[in-house]
Amino acid sequence: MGRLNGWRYDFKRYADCRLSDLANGRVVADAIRIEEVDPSIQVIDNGDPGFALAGSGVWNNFTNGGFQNDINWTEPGQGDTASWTFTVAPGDYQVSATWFNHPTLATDAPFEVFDGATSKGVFNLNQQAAPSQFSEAGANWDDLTASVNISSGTLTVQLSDLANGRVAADAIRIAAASPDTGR
Ligand SMILES: [Ca+2]
Ligand SMILES: [Ca+2]
Repeated sequence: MGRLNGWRYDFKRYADCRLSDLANGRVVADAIRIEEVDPSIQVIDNGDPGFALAGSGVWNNFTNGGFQNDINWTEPGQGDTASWTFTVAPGDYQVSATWFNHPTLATDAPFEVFDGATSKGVFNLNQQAAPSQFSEAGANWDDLTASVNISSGTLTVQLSDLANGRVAADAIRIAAASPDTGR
């Protein structure tokens, strides 16, 4: 519900967009598109609050690609980790990742999803291939899982470098799992 110049708008039912000709030239009225944004969607990029790097090895910065033009990457084998921590309402969540694919990266980059301290499984992604399941926010994404139940209020994704190549930490997206769309 919003309030504008004394008028009350229920944005869930009604949207109004007006174009005036009080302009310095002709104006053109064509189509308007509106889209409801799912309030459960959260994205944490590398470097954002909620993102953390750990381990004894080196995490490198690359700023010529990836979501918002930055990724962190590391050589494999030291047990280094990157983590993305989301505060969520209890429920079922779709968890997706984007990254900047490269032939030096692992084909089995292990992303582990946690409900609080409880592991909900390890999902291996091939980071030599580009993510391709869906596009949003100017990036392509692949699911780690279409649906994972989170009851603790904290959803954490942890990427380890115990893999067969370098691993890249970029952005993680979560959204309430929607069985209707199959996502
Ligand atoms: Ca990024
Ligand atoms: Ca490393």
